[in-house]
Amino acid sequence: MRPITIKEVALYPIAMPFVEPLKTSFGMEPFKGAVLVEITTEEGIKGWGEAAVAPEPGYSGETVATSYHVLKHFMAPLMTGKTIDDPYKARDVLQVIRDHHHARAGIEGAIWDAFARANNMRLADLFASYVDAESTNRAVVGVSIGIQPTVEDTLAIIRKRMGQGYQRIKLKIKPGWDVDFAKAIRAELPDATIMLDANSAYTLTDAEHLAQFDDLNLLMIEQPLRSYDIYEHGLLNHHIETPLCLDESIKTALDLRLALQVNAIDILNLKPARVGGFAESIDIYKICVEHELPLWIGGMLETGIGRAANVAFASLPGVTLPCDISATDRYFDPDITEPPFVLQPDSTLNVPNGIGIGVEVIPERVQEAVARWYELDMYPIG
Ligand code: OSB
Ligand code: MG
Repeated sequence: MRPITIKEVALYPIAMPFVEPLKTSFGMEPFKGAVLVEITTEEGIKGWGEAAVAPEPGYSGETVATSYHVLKHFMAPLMTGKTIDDPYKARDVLQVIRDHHHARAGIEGAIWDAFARANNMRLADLFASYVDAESTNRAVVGVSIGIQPTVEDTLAIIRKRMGQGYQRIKLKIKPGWDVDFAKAIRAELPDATIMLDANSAYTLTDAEHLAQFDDLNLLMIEQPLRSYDIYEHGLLNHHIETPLCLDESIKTALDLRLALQVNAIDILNLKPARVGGFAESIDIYKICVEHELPLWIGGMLETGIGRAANVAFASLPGVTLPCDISATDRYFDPDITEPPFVLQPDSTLNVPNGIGIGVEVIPERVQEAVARWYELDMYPIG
């Protein structure tokens, strides 16, 4: 493989309007925020990555401002001038900077993209080479639907999404909008493949309450308890029959080993952004395969840059359940990349044929999104 030497790292804080915002138990993001990372190699090859954060620290502690700060002052200087002969090892260089996983995933993602391009290959095939497999060339996907004012509003959106071809529906819940809500939806849609995501809104004292989902034939419940409560998810798992999926709690491969040890997990939602990038994602993927743990790839409402890399990863054969990676038109109009990801009739997205992430970044749209970030001036980054 041809090595790359990183000549320059450019950062773009962006803001974009959502086609349909996503209300969760922790709130609703006012607009899409992210920091895009563009690296240029000595040979003039570009690579793009996305620090998939939000303007506000609701899902994780990171925001556009924190990731911009850490990328600009610590991660970009650390990587500039470095020669990469194996993108899997970029993590080792970056690991001297603790935490800040979303930021790390942004710059690491740009390195993976540039390395794949320098070697004239698709990112999906590069990932596959690290797990001794072949890309399936598609990602099986579903759609995540936020908390709506009424059950009827929710049903209308579910029916629209099912009509578009989404075969797996994820519904956000929160205390006070959970058991009766899910029962009402299930009564109307007895055969739909439905799962719930609580985004850490409950505690172990809610165990019996959460057990009321048992009769609803749900695909899974995602992250009912707080993110540091891996052990308590293990205790909860004795009280509920609905398969238990972890999201926020699994930030490293070691977290996953602990969760497996204490029976805290039946299914993993792996978000490359949450675990700090693709090297860690590869390690986690291998643990899932080894333990036959059902695995799917989650989303952070990424732009086409993060989405394309996630689709590439989600095309690995060990990803066994539908992913939270929906078509471009569910998120942005337009996105900053072309062509858009389009839902196929079998509820899949195709891996693009092009090298690297396989989609083209449109510079004018990036500039517009950067201008929007500064105009909004909501959480200035200085
Ligand atoms: O909990 O999975 C989550 C989006 C932002 C933050 C957290 C989550 C989500 C989603 C949307 O559920 C997934 C997507 O379509 O990108
Ligand atoms: Mg989640």
